[in-house]
Formats: sequence, structure tokens, C-alpha cells
Amino acid sequence: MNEVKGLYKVRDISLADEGKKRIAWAESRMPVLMALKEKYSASKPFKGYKIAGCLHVTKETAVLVKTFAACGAQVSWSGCNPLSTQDSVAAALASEDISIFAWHGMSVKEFYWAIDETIKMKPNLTLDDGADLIFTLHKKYPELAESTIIGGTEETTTGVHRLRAMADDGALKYPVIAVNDAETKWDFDNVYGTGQSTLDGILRATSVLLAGKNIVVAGFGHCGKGVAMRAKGLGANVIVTEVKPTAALKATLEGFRVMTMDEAAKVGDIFVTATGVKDIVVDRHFEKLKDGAIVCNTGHYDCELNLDHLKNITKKVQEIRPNNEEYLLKDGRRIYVLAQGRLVNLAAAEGHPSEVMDMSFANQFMSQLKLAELYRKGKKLDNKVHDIPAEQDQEIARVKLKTMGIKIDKLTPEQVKYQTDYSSGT
Ligand code: ARJ
Repeated sequence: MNEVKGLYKVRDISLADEGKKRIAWAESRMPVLMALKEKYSASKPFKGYKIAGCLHVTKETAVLVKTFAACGAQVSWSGCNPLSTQDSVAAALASEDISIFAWHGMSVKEFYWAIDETIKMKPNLTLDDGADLIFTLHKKYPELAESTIIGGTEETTTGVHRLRAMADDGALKYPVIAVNDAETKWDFDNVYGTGQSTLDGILRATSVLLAGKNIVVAGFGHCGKGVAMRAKGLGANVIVTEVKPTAALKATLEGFRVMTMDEAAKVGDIFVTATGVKDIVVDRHFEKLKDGAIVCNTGHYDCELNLDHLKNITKKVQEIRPNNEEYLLKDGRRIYVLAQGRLVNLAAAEGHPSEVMDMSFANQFMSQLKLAELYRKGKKLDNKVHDIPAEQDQEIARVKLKTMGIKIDKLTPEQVKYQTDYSSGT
């Protein structure tokens, strides 16, 4: 483990060159974020601001971090999941003087140590995926949360849900912008990103044939929908489990079979949880799984598969290939758990492709910029969770389309008038 005290701690700094190549590959596929870098790197709007981030250390995240740094920010970073850090990328950032504390396979204790290290710089802005940094600040450093921090942003659904609950209780000490809820984030990252990267993770960890398999997707929100769609495209028989009537109905009308997990447990070959809720697969389900069943999770936290329950009925666990552990049960059945029940798309693969992260991170950049600019003008948002303005979504989509060489039509003034004209009917 390489360490320069107070600056970085990564697995192996000699991986930096490999990491730089990966980051360059991502940069070439993230034109919206790169355009923002180009636009703001001369004026350096983040000069004097310190951003602490807690978000998966991937090649895409590195592009975001480098953009902040190029625009004047001092940045310190930790990963938001013990298994998602790409060690070469962490090394590349460390070699470019970014303060980073992340390595693949860190323990939960080390995970929180890393967050503490990023807080030592006394940040003015926070950037979260899953809200662990915000929670840590509120619990352990309330004076910083109250006085030094001007605002934060949150990347994912799970984090936004919890922060809204905190704000409702009046417990949130600074404003947070819900990047996740932008149309150019959740309608793309959560759907197409999760769809592709989750199947990528399952395939890297198992290399099984998906055609003809019964794939059970728990949860038909944006993420579950993406996984179901892509699994269907590869020829799987997709089964959806849900608790929300409208979501279950949507899955049914998309042509998926909908049933309870108790029923699905008996027939599934591969299980993917994408609910954001704990205890989706528990003891009574593990009791019913077929010999050879594969279980994994693509939700933010590792609580969707109750592995303590599985361990209770297990005789022996052995790793049979990277990110794939065989649980030999006392009754002789074998169950395969991928990536220890953590996000399979980031732990067993590389997360979403750069092209979708481009839009998510353009939203992150613009939201952080908004917080910094408001502060400069002596203004501050309320201590609540704020949505992204609709114009920001349209602007990001417009630039993305342009970089893809796609032109769209424009309403004529007469058409605009027609849309709101309530004097004419049939
Ligand atoms: C960084 C990623 C990547 C990637 O935006 C996605 C989200 O909401 C997450 C929940 O933790 C994961 C995050 N994500 C997916 N792919 N973050 N780099 N390549």
C-alpha cells in the first residue's frame, strides 16, 4: 500500500500510467463534461473552493474530479463502496496531486477512515453517492456541516430518499441538490447505464449463457427496468417482483411475468435485486432456490440479499472465480453469490459506460457550480433537497445530441402559440 501522509492512500501508485490511459479513454467518450471543462478552465470558478467527494472511483469519476481541479477547485476524494474502486484510476489521480483515499477491497472501517481523511481539508462543498459523506459530517462534524459547508450534491436514488427524510425532519444542515432526479440522469444512467453494466458484471463474474434463463429482477424502478430490458434483449425469460402496484402493472404490460419473490425463488436461475430496500432475498427464499442459482445485487447498499441468512444454512464458502463465491449449503445445493452482494455492476465490471456518466456528471458539475456561484453572490439555498432546473436538463440533452451529430426540429412561433391557445378546440 502506497501512502504519503495527508495526501493520498491507494493500492499501488505504480499503476498510475495504466489509470491515465483509462481516464483518457473515458474522456474521449464524455464530450459534454469535456465541453464544460473547456468552458470554465480559464475563468476557474471554483478557485478558493474545496470539494470533498465520496463517489465510486472509476475512470468516469476521474474525468469529473480532473474537471473540478482544472476549474480551480481543491479536491479530496474517497470511494463510496469498498469494492468499486479501480486501483489504477486511484493511482493516476494520486499521481496528479489529487488527494484520494481509496482502494479496491477496503474494509468498512477503512471506508469510514477514508471519508474522515477527505473531511480534514474542511470542505466547502460535498459531492455524494449514497450520502455517506453527508451523514458522517452531520454525525461527527456538525460544526463543519453548519458553518463551513455551503452545499452538496447527491448522485443516487437511495441517497436522495434518505436526504429528503432528513430534510423533512429538519435535520439537514445545508442544502443538497438531487442530481439523481434530473431527467438527463435517471432516465439514462439509471436505465441504460444500469441495464448494460449489470449484465456486464454478471457476465464477467459467471460467463454463463443468458438466453433461455429465468432472470428474476426485483424492483421495476428505473434501474430494474433497465436490467429487465437488456436481459430480455439477450434472450432471457424475465420475471419481475414488485411491491408497487403501478410498477408491477408497467412490468406486466412490457411483457414481463410478475410474481412474488416466494414464487420466483422456485424458478429463477439468476436473481438481480434493484430495489434500494433491505431483505429482498431472505431465508425462506434461499430455502427454495434451485441448485446452481446465481444471486446478485445492483442496488446501492449490500443489504438486499440477506447473506447472514444464507450463511446460516451454508456448510462451506469458496471463491470459484473473481467476484463469484460458491455457497455449498448443508442440504447439498450450491448457490453462487456475486460480488459479495455489493453493486455487481461496479464491483464485477466497471460501472456504467462513459457515455451515460457524461450526462450524470455534467449535472454534478453544473450543480456544484450553481452552489459556488450563489455563495459568491452572497446567496444560499434553503437547507432542503433541491431539484435540478428543467433548463439545465434541456441544455445538457441539447449538447449531448449535438456531440452525437443529431439534429432535431424546432417549434414555429405559430406552434408555440397553438400549444397554449385555449380559445380553439376541434
Ligand atoms: C461512477 C457510477 C458509474 C461509473 O450514477 C450511478 C449511481 O447512481 C450509482 C449508485 O451508487 C452508481 C453510479 N455509477 C454507475 N456507474 N459512478 N462511475 N462508471
